[in-house]
Amino acid sequence: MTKIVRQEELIRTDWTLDEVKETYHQPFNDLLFQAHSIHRQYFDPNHVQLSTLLSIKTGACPEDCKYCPQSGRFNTGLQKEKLMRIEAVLEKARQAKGNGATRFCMGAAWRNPSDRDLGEVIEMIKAVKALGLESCVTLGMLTDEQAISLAEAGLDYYNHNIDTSPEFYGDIITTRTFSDRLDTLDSVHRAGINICCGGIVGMGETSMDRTSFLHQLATLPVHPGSVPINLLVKVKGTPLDSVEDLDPLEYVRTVATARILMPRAHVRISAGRMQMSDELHALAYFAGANSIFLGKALLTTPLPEEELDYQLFDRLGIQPEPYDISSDETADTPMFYNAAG
Ligand code: SAM
Ligand code: DTB
Ligand code: SF4
Repeated sequence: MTKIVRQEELIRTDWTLDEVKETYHQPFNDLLFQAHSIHRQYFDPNHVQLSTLLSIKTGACPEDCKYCPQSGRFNTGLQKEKLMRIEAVLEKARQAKGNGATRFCMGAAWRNPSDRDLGEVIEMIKAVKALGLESCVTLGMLTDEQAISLAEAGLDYYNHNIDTSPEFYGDIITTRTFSDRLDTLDSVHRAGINICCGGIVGMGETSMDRTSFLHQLATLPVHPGSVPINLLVKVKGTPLDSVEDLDPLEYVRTVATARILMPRAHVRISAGRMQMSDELHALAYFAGANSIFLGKALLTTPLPEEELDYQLFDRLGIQPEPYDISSDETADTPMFYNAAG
């Protein structure tokens, strides 16, 4: 049976692993009912936020993340590219805005940025913000000073994923540790930048790993404002290219549990949407997903045509979430939406 919870009990960073497991493993209908009920207390259930991604520096990454087509250690046939020029980045940002995106995310295949490269990225952030878009970057590990300079540039979000459970982490990445990731998240948080942090499912992890991963996210000192739940995109040449498919209902369980544990976060159906049916998208939206990447591609792999996303929105009565430049995602006051909106 679904427990009735008082509002003030909902925003918790002290979840126990047992509570997360109970939430995740409860009967599917109970899980969906609980997740959707919480979702409409905090968000308009018929709004989905639209972000667009751009790879501003592609390939030749020194890290060995087994899922990633951009690692220089695997032969994925990817064309590597140097850091893009600001004019080309702005052209893409304008197109993204024209297609309805409100957030523009720039990703670089670095272990960590050099101070010189960071200076160029800072100019890109300022220019993207001047277009009236929310800005997000994902550049790898940062020092405290680098995080502060990004905050001073007005960066809205920094994406840095924990990717999986601490227990499974070493099976996936050996060139950095789980606690390296937490250190960068801490620097970003102390600099006052909103955190975008999630991970990948479908890498051959167990449901124990998925609950442990969700437990880590939901017990960070402050919940991330955005939580990308990536379904592994199996890219030929990566060590995970022939891992077994995840049961799609496990993907929905992950989204629903994230929604329950972190009620104020935007939970994003991130990578993997090419493999998802319309029905799976609809189920994930019902379970509390309220953000997607829209556009031609993620970083190096394709996305569904924008037109198809908009057609599905029409069929589901979903509208793009309006971007209120003065809004604060982590505001304390819950909103209540009934079925009539
Ligand atoms: N290099 C930086 C880093 O690792 O933080 C930023 C870019 S990295 C590509 C950003 C995220 O993309 C990763 O943390 C991972 O979650 C996701 N990602 C990369 N390859 C993926 C794949 N094949 N399928 C799903 N997600 C993937
Ligand atoms: C995130 O969690 N997923 C995005 C974004 N943050 C940077 C990246 C997904 C990459 C998928 C593989 C690719 O296109 O290269
Ligand atoms: Fe490099 Fe990021 Fe890919 Fe890992 S996920 S190989 S750090 S680009």
